[in-house]
Amino acid sequence: MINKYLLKPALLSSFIFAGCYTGMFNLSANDNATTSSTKKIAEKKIDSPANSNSQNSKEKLIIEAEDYFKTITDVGENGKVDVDSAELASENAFVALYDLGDCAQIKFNIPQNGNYKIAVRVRSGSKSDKKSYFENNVYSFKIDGKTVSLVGVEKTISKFDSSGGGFFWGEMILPTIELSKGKHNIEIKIINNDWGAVDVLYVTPTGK
Ligand SMILES: [Ca+2]
Ligand SMILES: [Ca+2]
Repeated sequence: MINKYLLKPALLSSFIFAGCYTGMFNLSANDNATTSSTKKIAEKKIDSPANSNSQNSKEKLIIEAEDYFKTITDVGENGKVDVDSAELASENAFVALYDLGDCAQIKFNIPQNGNYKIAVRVRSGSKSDKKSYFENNVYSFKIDGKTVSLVGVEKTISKFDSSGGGFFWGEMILPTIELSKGKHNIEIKIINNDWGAVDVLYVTPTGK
């Protein structure tokens, strides 16, 4: 599952990554913004959704889309719903939703009943408008099969990522949702454009 994208050179041709592929985790302003807004809640990058029982309930979960996604719908000619790479993506990798109607699901585990903030880092816009994918209902989201409304947060928008044709990343958030301990999933579908991208899911206990 891990590093599956390294085996997909054909995909890279549709989204050429021209930056330095150093494997470094390239922290952007987004990540800092999220961290400060959650008052220094400890971060934990999960190794496996199955490990949730050992997770501290106060930790922010970081779930890389490329490690835990499942394809729900794959249509169109632009590309397969699969892992691709970009310079400013978390872990340099993301899940491509390149066609109108493409849909991926990310699974996650909640360590304890409670309220959580959900943030999904996606492509937020294009060279001409860094927010264009935040607006116009480009993405639709479902948590455990129910439609939820996530809103793009401008302050999380990344620096310009020159990968492929060039674009921006940013977080779309649901401020709070009550979730029970155990398995959950979020679906991300592109419904009003193409060349979408899903990078990472952050699940943060709100303490409320
Ligand atoms: Ca497709
Ligand atoms: Ca990622």
